Amino acid sequence: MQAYDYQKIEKKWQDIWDKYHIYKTEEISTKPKFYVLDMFPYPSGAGLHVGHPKGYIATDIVARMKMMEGYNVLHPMGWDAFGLPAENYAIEHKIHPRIAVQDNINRFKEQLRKIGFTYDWSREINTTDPEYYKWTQWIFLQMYKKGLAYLSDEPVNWCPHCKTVLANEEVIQGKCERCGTPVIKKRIKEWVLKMTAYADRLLKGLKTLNWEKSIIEQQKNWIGRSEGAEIKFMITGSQLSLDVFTTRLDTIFGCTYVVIAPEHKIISSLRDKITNIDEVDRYIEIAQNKSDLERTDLAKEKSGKELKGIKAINPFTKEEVSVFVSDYVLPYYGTGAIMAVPAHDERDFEFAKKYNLPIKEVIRPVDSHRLSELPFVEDGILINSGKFNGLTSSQARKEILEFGEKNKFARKAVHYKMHDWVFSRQRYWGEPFPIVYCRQCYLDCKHKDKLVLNKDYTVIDGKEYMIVPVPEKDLPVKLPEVKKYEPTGTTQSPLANIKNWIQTKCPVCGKPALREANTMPQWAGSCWYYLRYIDPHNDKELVSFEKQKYWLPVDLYVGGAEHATRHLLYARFWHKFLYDIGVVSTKEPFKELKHVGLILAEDGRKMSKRWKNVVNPDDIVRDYGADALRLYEMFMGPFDQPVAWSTKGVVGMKRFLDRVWDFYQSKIALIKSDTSIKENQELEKLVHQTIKKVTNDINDFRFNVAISQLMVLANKMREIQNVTRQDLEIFLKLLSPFAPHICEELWQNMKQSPESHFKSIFQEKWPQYNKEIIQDEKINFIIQINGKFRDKFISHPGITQEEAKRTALQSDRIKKWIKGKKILKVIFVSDKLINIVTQD
Ligand code: ANZ
Ligand code: ZN
Repeated sequence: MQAYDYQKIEKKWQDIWDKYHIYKTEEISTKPKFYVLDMFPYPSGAGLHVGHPKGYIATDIVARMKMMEGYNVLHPMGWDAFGLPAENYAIEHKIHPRIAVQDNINRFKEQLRKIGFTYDWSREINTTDPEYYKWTQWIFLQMYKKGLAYLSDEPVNWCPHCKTVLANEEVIQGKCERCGTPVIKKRIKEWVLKMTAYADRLLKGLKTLNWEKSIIEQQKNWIGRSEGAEIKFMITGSQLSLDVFTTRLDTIFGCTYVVIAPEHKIISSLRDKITNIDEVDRYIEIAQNKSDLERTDLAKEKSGKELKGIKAINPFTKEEVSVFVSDYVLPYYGTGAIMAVPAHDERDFEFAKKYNLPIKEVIRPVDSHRLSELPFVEDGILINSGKFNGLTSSQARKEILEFGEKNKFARKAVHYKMHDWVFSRQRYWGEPFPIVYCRQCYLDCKHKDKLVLNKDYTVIDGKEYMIVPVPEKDLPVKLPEVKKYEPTGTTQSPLANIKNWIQTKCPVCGKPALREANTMPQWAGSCWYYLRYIDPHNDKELVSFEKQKYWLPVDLYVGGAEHATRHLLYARFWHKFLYDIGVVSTKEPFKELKHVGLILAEDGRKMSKRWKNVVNPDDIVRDYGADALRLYEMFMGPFDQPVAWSTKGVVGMKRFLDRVWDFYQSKIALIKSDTSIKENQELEKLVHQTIKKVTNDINDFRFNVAISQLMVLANKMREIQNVTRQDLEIFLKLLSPFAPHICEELWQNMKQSPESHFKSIFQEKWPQYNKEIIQDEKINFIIQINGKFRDKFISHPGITQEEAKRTALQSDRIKKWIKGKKILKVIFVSDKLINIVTQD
């Protein structure tokens, strides 16, 4: 018997699939469509490790099944190649980023090819290709025209190590998400996208999505909608007022002072009145060098300075209260000013204790007349609150607001934690902005009084310049070739030094003008790439309206959970904008989202060059084959859980495939000569159960369970031996999405059709199960720990010990019982129970 020569067979089918274009997607067809998308990689210098393809294997399995189910499937791949990682790699290795990126892409592609994916490479995209980023620039221009892109010189997050500005989404607990350096605030002129204009729609849209709960939650928290009230406090001896934002209007009678952020603009208007202004200035200076984390951390001691010489008047009580400046109030949330209620807020309480400020209780617990320990931060019943006494907190919020609205010193307000998106970076390797600044156009302008600073014109080195968008016909604005692309170390982009690029001609008046020197952030290109796959070579439009109408939304999107807020929020924002300007016809881009659990190294740590624990898929493919790698990655555990790699596990999968191979070798010859084989009923039932299970399991991303079921069926076939041609065909079809090469080989061996009539197994029909044959039996399967009933689950009959054990160990209740204990043995009673015996 011939051994299974995976190296020869895998290469052979990869070439034949290519030759016959069997994965080429039809543009638009009468078939139903299925768009399955992977988060595209940035082609780093390190190449792929075995963790990268896990998600791609999953989408590939789905894509293959959907093909066989008769869908027109779009399953594309491309490269997210702009951005810091690519640039840093290039700097480190002294290679131009463009060349480094191309080398890396070639290497990634070769690695992916060996694993046998269904990508339609004729749709490959690369965000750094000028024909691609032309459209990224085009979208920016449309946003600018709609007033959604503006210049701002508010303080922004600056990473002193990466030497660039970061968006809030790139700052994790006060640190740069790339390098971990604490982020500081810097005042730099930046392009900003008005993402907050879409905050409510980004929130509401979440309800329509079939996404994992945890990711929806993270998006919600990030958007951070807060409903409350703004209250106007007058400043004594002036016409000025101070608006504070509170979500606890019910505590207004307990406000004993107000606090403003060090950055608050009112300070400059009150300078003459503040008697200790020098002291206040010094405080502000120090505060501005702290990170937000340091400023708001509950554990850190609060500090502040009173603004002496002024008071604020609580409009509800008419009391005069002190005004403090303190860095625990953030400048860009709410109104940048708060009413402090030390009796009911922890930070205020701590601050009041430290500075000996009055504490007045106005809320008591609902279920007790005794006052509780301070601060009591929950809702309760109002006391010491004039005519509002006795109301519950929520009633009081309504009635106090009504009263305040009537008297014009309070109004309802909604604020978001989410900010506008700081959209420029001081780096070379990104999309240039399609913007120039023209002095002449400003001088020529006849209605200067109508111009808005940083929207229509801006100031560079003390002189006014008109902001001039580059005409669409002149796109793309190409990145110039440069010799030095390292960051300048100042707040200038390296492009600022490329004189013959920066200095250009104004597209309006033809006079000398300056280009914007910053580039777009790495997230820009990935905001809309899924649209370009639909129509990758269109040089007239970003995507044809007709084609997007057929293909959108993406039916299934798979990628890392680290993108729960950033990429997924940005892409939804851009999509909604493109919907508004009529480019796309769905409100949301991604209907269903699955996140992939990390593959850790064999030692349980993250795979990293630093730990020397990286496993390269090339080696695994060479030693065990792509099919074994694919099967193993899907079998190693629940798809969304992190699991440690084990090369032994791959060996197990290779053995399974060897057995399948040998079995088919022995059967194929036989089946050809013998047509008298009768269907064995037990086997027939199992075959149909397997069709149902594998189909559902693939749809639900329970790949490990599907593979176990295929193993059960394979064992049964070997045991019974008496198998029909149909059984053999069905099994191959069910296994083929997981192990495409071996299945294609065995399929073609069975069919024996000449190559000129090549029809791939993936062009065959996915098997259908017969309901009558399977009579869907269900059993209650019991889980015991040390002989005691602890949980149960619904199972199909014939569940194996391995399957039952895996299901048992996934139960939260069971996890609780065996946490930290060693499992000594497992007792299995077929179709009844599993008893896990642990150390006590
Ligand atoms: C008075 C009060 C009394 C508050 C009380 C809380 C409890 P969320 O839910 O996160 O939106 N706040 C408002 N603006 C702030 C800023 N710029 N920096 C720091 N804190 C700010 O929180 C809203 C609450 O956070 C507001 O309600 C305000 O304090 C504070 F017993 O007002 B509260
Ligand atoms: Zn001009």
